[in-house]
Amino acid sequence: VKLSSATDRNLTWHAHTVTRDERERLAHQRGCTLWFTGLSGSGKSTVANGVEDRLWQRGVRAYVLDGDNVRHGLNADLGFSPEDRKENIRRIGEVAKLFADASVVAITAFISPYQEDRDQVRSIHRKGDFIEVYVNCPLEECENRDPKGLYKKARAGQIPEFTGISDRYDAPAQPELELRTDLLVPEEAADQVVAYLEEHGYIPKL
Ligand code: ADX
Repeated sequence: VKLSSATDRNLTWHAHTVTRDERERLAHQRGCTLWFTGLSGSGKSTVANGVEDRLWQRGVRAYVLDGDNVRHGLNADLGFSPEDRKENIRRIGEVAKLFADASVVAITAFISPYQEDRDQVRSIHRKGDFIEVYVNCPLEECENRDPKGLYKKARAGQIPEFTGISDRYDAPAQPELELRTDLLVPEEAADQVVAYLEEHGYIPKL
């Protein structure tokens, strides 16, 4: 989608009357985006949900945006071509940014295979608001797990442009956090994310 400039479309930006700081003071928490990236079957959704559960137990509002779910609604019009993945990630990035701005911990679980698309999402966030979490599980292990039977289909040539098989995955160059989900159980991985949020002042220490 190529859009003309905001001015050409007669749009002006409305500054909010209530500021972000004021919203955060009311919410007693700081918003941010926890951006999980990794191969299909690497454990993104499982760990993301584990983090949401842990935050909920501490009284911290969070919300998981998940690949398979968002693609049923907001992004139901998008497929898996490079252009569609880019647009998928762009829209999710904008939504996550709004959640973060509303003092919620946005947790996204999308393959988001291309570094440039993740960098674009980082660039629209306030500095420090975007936390890139590399869910690192080797392809062989993801393929062994194959929870949805998709790798088998992809190998059989039934799914074109499948990430890791016939489409590229760029491992994050400088993620804030890396989780080796072939070596950790999901509970340990979720604990590490919560520990990161604590150590860096996103959530209060217990
Ligand atoms: S992304 O690349 O645009 O970030 P997203 O996370 O939304 O992908 O969706 C990935 C999920 O879609 C996979 O877990 C899998 O269930 C399904 N899927 C269907 N086709 C493909 C494909 N060609 N490549 C990767 N995943 C696919």
